[in-house]
Amino acid sequence: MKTSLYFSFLVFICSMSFAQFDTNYDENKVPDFILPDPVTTFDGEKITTDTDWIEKRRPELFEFFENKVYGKVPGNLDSVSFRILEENENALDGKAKRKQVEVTLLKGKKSVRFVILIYLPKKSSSVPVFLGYNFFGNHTITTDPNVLISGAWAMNSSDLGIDEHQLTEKSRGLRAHRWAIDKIIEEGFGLATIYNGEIDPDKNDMTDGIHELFYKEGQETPQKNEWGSLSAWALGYSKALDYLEEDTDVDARRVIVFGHSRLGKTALWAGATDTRFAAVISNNSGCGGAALSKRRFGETINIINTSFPHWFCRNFKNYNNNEEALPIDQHQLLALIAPRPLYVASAQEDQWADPKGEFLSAYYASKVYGLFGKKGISEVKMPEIHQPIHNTLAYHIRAGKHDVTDYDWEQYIKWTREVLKINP
Ligand code: GTR
Repeated sequence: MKTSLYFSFLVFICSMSFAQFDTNYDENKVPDFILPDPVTTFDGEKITTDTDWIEKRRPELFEFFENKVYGKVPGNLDSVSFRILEENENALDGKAKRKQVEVTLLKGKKSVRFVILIYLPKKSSSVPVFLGYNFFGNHTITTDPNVLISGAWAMNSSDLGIDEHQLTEKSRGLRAHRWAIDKIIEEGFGLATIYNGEIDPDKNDMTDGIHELFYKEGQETPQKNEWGSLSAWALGYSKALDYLEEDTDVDARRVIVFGHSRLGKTALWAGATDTRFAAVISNNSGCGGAALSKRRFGETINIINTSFPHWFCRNFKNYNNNEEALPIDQHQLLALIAPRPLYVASAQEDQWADPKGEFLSAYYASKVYGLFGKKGISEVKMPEIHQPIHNTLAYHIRAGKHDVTDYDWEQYIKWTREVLKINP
């Protein structure tokens, strides 16, 4: 099997990080820490009801994550418009409908455009849809020759045949193994995907992408409490949902926002900011995603803010090597999604993302699900590999590396059917 760019990159970053940052992979060296209680307010008031959670605790936690972690969207767009670029009733060997929809986000005289690639089961209408970003363009997720190639900036990758930051025909289908399209369609779901680089190129340059739409003259970077790239991509997810609400082939009340790794962090933040998402799936999202920061296991806040200074808001850098000062942790991000269904998934060899920290985060968020009478994770002990826990708050750890596999999709489909009550 071809080594993906991701792995070469990750191994590179990990070894670099190890050398530069002294990364901890030893459970015995996890520091002692006090995990903030999701159901006690910053003023010390105990929350015992779902109403108090919604009215008192959720808003203050949300505000913290918004201003100190991911960053606030600095205003409203003037308009969002949609244009069907291409449609076909006989895609994927006649098994699916395909649509490619251009979304234009307008602010003043500036705009950003992105394309949603959508596959839907042929014979049904109003279907539930998984919505997820891809890392290297819509044409990488399938060998379908009709998928349009984005002109947006892309990270160079010899594995994916990308040089000079341009996407080309060479990478068509090279990420198909991460997207179980045939199974998704056969099971009666739709799949919608977007190249995240169309909303904001994934590089430390805040003068491009959607950020720029909101700048005052001469401004080149967001304010300290304003959005980084993760928050920008989260807004893109919401704008894609605006389109899906208009499409009668889609059941917009059952759109599941999904993401892997940095895009898993994005899916979690999108689920917290936009309660229209019916469910959220975080695949191997790690640091700044599902994993507890205070464990300092694998990637840490300092490492992530140094390697990817553009992902979070600038205020988040105050917590570099200073996790104890954080009055929150990532289990409270998960709790912001309650009572909606949430799936956190880890991979055994993905120690960089701290599988145990991802699991514990789901465990500690479960209290909030309990306030709504929903079942989360009840045992503090991690399940064995391939022993998924499919409650409203779900978790699994599978064998293997940082990736999205058919096993992951099988679980997501099965669980989504249960929690969103979708009949076969
Ligand atoms: C890594 C990064 C992780 C994760 C991953 C990815 O290099 O350290 O936080 O997000 O990239 O998105 O593939």
